[in-house]
Amino acid sequence: STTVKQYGITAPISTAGPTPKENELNDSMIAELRNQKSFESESETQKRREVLATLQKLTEEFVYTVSRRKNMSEGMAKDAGGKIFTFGSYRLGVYGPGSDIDTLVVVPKHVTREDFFTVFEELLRGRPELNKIQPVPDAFVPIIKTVFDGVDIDLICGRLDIPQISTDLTLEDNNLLRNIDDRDLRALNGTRVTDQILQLVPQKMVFRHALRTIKLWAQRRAIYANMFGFPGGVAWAMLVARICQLYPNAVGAVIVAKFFQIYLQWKWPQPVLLKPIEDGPLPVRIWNPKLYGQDRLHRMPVITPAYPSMCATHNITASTQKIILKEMQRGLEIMNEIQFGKRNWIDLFEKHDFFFAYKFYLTIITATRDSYEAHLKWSGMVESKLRLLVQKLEVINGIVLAHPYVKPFTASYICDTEEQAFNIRELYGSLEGEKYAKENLKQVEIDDDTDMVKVEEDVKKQGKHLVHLLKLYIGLDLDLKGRDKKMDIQAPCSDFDSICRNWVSFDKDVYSLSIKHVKLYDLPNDVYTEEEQRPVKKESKKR
Ligand code: 3AT
Ligand code: MN
Ligand code: MN
Repeated sequence: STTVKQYGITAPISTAGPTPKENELNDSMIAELRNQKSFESESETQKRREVLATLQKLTEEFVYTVSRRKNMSEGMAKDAGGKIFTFGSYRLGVYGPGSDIDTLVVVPKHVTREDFFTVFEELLRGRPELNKIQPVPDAFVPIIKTVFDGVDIDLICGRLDIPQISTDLTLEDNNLLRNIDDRDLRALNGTRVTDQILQLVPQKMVFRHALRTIKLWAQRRAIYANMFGFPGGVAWAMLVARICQLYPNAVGAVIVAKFFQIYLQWKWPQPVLLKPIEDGPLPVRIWNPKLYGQDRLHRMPVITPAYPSMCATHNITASTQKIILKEMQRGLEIMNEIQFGKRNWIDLFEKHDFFFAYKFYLTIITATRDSYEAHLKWSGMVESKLRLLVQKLEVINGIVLAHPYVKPFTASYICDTEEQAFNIRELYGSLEGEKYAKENLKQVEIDDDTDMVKVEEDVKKQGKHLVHLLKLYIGLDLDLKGRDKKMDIQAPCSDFDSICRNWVSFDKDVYSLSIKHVKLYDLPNDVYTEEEQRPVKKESKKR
């Protein structure tokens, strides 16, 4: 006999299995995912497993070492245990060749976060497999970023209020969250949410194939970016998971087609839930629009299933909602044509046309006359505030849409003189600035392997100046009918400027911020790839 389990908060829409045609469609979808390099090879995956086995051993060694130092007996120290969990794309099973492994190190209560950043870090540094290590202990979620045996690994630590962490421990029990601090709570949340998502979908393989397709589509269409007001990885995963619940026996390709259909008809702001919101033992806020005004403002709420439930899409604004829905409409139309054999999966993944689509753009430019590290902090802070500017712009009369682009552009230049350093800050972001830099300055290519300390020393020795720049774009859709073709965007821009200058480390001699408007035809060339033909102004017709 078979039991029919209901996944989710409503009965399924259809329990039908796939037709031969749907199976065929699914095969061609997976073939296109392969073609797009979505999957990595079996040997690379094997390598990941080996690295994780090593990290599990290191975690046990870490807990043992700390336990012994805190005067525990040999036996007790061994029994203190320690266990790694994963979250992110690796845990969900949708990782590709460039993915990292997001790893949570769970330790018993006598092992502290400080031990993680000293003892565990030392153990890592002692390993011959370690290629790179970058601890960030004061982040919102304290993290050690590493490359280990060629694999990118993000390591975070979660400490539980229990004396032993055995290898069969799971993090499901809400009571494990008692008596731990906020940072530990945040660290555990990632694994708890991904574990729940996987438990709440009827067929993991179907979910994974559909999610790979949706992720690739969202990345290509530039609507994958939590920081800029679009869904991020966890939100896209939950959105796909809910469709899997509604069609428990469908194949991936059908899930993708239903995905567009259902979310276009969805009565937003009705929330997307994978299970009923749970109450729990902590005095923490759970998403509840009846109780909290802030939660009522969420336009497309997608709620995490693990206690304490939160909205993963609180950053979505009026503009980004319109953009997401417009992309879903495009997705639906292409899916219909794919189903009729008129188009192919590759068409779903076509690159966005952001730098062709608008007549006017705002360019938000940050500049730093200090270390590259300082620049990353300053520009990272400005990036994280960009959606506030979007929200201020979209309420202005005459602005139909303020469309944030999801990737910043960066450049660092060596300037011979103070005047050049001044000029590039003024001109960067325009075609003219691009020309100026090309003719007068030396650009420094910076990647993860660049020895910035050496670059900075060399520049200083030569008596030259290093300027780091970053630019962000917002496309503006304007409706100037019946107006005198003028619009006041002064207020939102100066508000945004004040917000950024309020940054604790702000120093006007080091950091700068400017906002410029650029017309489509004046966009610099670096926003286009080599295959792209930049837009050319048509000869204006004589009237
Ligand atoms: P990749 O395949 O690795 O590109 P992913 O979904 O695993 O995709 P990330 O490794 O960037 O993406 O992130 C994994 C999770 O880690 C997602 C989110 O819950 C958490 N996370 C990522 N960036 C941050 C951050 N800056 N602060 C806090 N949590 C973060
Ligand atoms: Mn990841
Ligand atoms: Mn990561």
